[in-house]
Amino acid sequence: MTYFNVDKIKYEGSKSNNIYSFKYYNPEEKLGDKTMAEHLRFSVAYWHTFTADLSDPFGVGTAERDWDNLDEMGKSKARVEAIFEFMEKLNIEYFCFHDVDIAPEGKTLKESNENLDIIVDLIQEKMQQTGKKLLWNTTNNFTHERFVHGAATSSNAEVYAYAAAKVKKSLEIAKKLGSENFVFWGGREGYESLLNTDMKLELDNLANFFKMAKSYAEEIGYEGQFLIEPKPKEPTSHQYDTDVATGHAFLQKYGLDNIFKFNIEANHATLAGHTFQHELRYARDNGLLGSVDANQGHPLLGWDTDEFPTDVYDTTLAMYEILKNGGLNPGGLNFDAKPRRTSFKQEDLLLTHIAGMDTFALGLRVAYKMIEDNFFENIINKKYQTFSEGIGKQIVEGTTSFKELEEYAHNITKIENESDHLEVIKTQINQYILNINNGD
Ligand code: XLS
Ligand code: CA
Ligand code: CA
Repeated sequence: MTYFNVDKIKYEGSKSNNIYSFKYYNPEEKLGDKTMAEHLRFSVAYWHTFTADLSDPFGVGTAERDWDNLDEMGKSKARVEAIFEFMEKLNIEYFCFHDVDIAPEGKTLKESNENLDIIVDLIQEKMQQTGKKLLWNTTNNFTHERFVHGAATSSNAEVYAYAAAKVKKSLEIAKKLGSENFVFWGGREGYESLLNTDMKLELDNLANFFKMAKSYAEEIGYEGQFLIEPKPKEPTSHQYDTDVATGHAFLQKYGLDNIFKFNIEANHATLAGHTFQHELRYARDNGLLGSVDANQGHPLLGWDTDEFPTDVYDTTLAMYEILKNGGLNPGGLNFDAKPRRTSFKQEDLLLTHIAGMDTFALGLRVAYKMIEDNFFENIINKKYQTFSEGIGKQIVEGTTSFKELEEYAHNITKIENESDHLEVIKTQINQYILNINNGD
C-alpha cells in the first residue's frame, strides 16, 4: 500500500513553483566539509505526524488519515509502514517517538510492553531494510491519568515506580534500535501550587530517577546521549525544567552535568520569555547543546502551538549557533511540529515538512555565509576590543584587583563609549537573507 502518492521530493531550486519540491534544501550539496543533510540531520516526530489527530481543547480531531478505521494494533502497524515511506519520499534520515506513539497501552504494564515488542520488531526490520535511524526515543509519563501528580516528581511512590518501569523499557528499546539520544521532557514534572508541594523532595526524587536511569543504561550497555528538554509551563503552571539555565543549575547541584545535554525546542524557549537563539547560545557556551526540536510558536499566542518553522530570521540565527557549535551530531533537527488544524489532509504532512526543511536549509545557507565573512565575529571583536589589551586583558585573565582598578579609574580623563549601530546590523542581516546565492 502507498500512503503518499508523490514521487521522491527533489531539489528544484528557488525559482521552482512546484510545491512538492525543495527550493533551498539540496541534501547532497556541500557547505564546507559537510553536506546539507549532514549539517541539518532532519528528523520526523512520530507523535505529531503519525499519531495526533489535530484535535484542540475546543474541537475534535480533523485529520484525515488512511489508518483511521483500523483497530488500535492495525493503526500502529500501518503507521510504521507510513513513516518509513514518508522518510524515503522526503529524504529524511531520522525519526523520534514516545513509547505510547508507536503502540497502544495495554491494561497492564506487561500488556503494554508486549504491544511495544511487536511494533519495535517491525520498526527494527524497516530500519534494517531502509537504513533510516532513530534520533531519539522517550517515554510518555504524562498523558495517562495515573500521572495526574507527575511521574518522577509524583507525590505517590507507586506512580514513581510505574514511571521508572516505563523508562526502563524505553531504554531497552533505545538499545535495541540504536537510538542516538534519549530524551527526558518533564511532562507533568512541576506543580500547580506551592501550597501543597514539597519542592525539595520532588527535585531530590527527580535527581535519583535520572541517576537510576543512567545506571540502568550503563548496565545494558546503552550509550546514547541523555538529553533534558526544558519547558517553563504547560501542562503545569511551573515546570521544573524551566529553561536551559535552570536545568543546568539542577544538573550541577546533583552532579548530573556530565551525563546530560539539552534538547532545545524553539517554542519552549519563547514560552520561557527567551528567544530560541538565547537558549541555543546558553547551551553552546556551556558545552550542553545536544539536539533541537525545530518548530515555532505563534507571536500572538502564549501557548505551545508547535508550528512548523517558516521564519527565516529565526532559522538563520539558530543555524548560526548550531554551526558555531560544530553541528549537533549525535543530535539533530527534529520537527516537533504539527500542521494547523485546518491543514488536515494527509498530503499536508509532506507540505509542512517541506516548508520546515526549506526554511532551515535557507537559514543554514545564510548562516554559513555570515560565518565565512566573520560577520558577527567582527562586530563582537570590535565591541569588546578594550578587553583584548591593557587593563581589559588583565580583567579577563583575572590578574587585577579592585585597588588597581581604582588607581586606573583615577587616571581616566574622559570615557568614550561607542554606538552599537544595532539597526545597521539588522539591515545587514536582511541583506544577507535577500542576497543569498542559492547556486541557481
Ligand atoms: C511537549 C514536548 C514533548 C517532548 C517529548 O511540549 O515538546 O513533545 O518533545 O516528550
Ligand atoms: Ca519537544
Ligand atoms: Ca512543544
